[in-house]
Amino acid sequence: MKFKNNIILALDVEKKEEAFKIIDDVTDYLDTIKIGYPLTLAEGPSIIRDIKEKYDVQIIADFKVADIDATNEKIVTTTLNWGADAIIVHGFTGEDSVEACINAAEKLDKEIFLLTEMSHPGADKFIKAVSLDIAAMGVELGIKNYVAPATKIDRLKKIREIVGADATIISPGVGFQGGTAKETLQYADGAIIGRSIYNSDNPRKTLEEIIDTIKD
Ligand code: NUP
Repeated sequence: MKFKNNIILALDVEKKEEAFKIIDDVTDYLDTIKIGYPLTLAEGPSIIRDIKEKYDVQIIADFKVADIDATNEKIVTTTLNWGADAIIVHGFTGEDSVEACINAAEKLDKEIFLLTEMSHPGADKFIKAVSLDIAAMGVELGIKNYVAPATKIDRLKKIREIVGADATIISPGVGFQGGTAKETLQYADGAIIGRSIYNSDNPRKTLEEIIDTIKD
């Protein structure tokens, strides 16, 4: 997957009209939208289909799938059948759970992103200790897409070293959580940005400014 301007919008608003308004504002500058539980639980999974029908965008479903293999398979299949192009999957559950996601996505000719380390401070307590192993497991399983934190550049860099130059890394934590797009994109292919854009008084202008900082 490639991302226009290397930016991915995290669309964590909870109303369809608001979601559409923000997409209208930014769609000249980006072509990939990450939607997660906030919008999907508020509006129902048909929101994925509705966005895909109205806009020419890629959708990454951030459902952080983390169950046993049989349940993961159902979650991934249903989400991708609603029209998502890819789905984010937790790695800490181990090989069988993750392989079920890989297989379900492959059957539909779609993709998974493996979540390695998370961007928030609390991630240091448990997941940090295993995140590099999760990345290595992803490589062993042949996964080509990863999620790694923009707030912890040293960790993002390590994860890039493990998954290799050909892998795709998308990175949350730019803006509101403290990361910068420019630094993040030294190691990641896509910077995920949510609140800085959708809470801005002028999402389009804010996005233009962020894109300018990448070019500098
Ligand atoms: O480690 C992660 N950190 C994170 O913030 C993994 C994620 N998937 N996210 C998501 O990225 C989070 O749920 C939100 O949708 C987005 C960051 O949004 P913001 O902090 O830019 O508003």
